[in-house]
Amino acid sequence: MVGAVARAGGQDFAIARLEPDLPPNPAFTFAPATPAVGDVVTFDASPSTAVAGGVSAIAWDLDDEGTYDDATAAMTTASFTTRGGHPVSVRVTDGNGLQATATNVVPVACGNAPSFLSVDCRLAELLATVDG
Ligand SMILES: [Ca+2]
Repeated sequence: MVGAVARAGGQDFAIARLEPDLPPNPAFTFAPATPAVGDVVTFDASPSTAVAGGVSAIAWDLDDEGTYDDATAAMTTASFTTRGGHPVSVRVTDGNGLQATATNVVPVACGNAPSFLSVDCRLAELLATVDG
């Protein structure tokens, strides 16, 4: 990109205005921090930033299958039916089309709710303990 022309020694020099083409910085939070199976977890990608043209698009991979096809809003929700660490990722696109991703692992516990998911989860946990 030519930003200006400078004259020196009888010659014109184009001065390029160098804009750092930095990728966006994706980031997100989720709550609750330690959900139980079946709990609605809220994800918020509004902490994401982008130097070039701001954040132009957001895409979520909530089911950890590698495709960002689950939601496109800054805030979204998901729930998990099994205990353990569930990776959730967001992909942020900036005004120049550059993309970057961030992943957080949601630690899902069985919880103590009298729900099928919770009871089934605790039973599976117990059986795993018994089986050694
Ligand atoms: Ca997905």
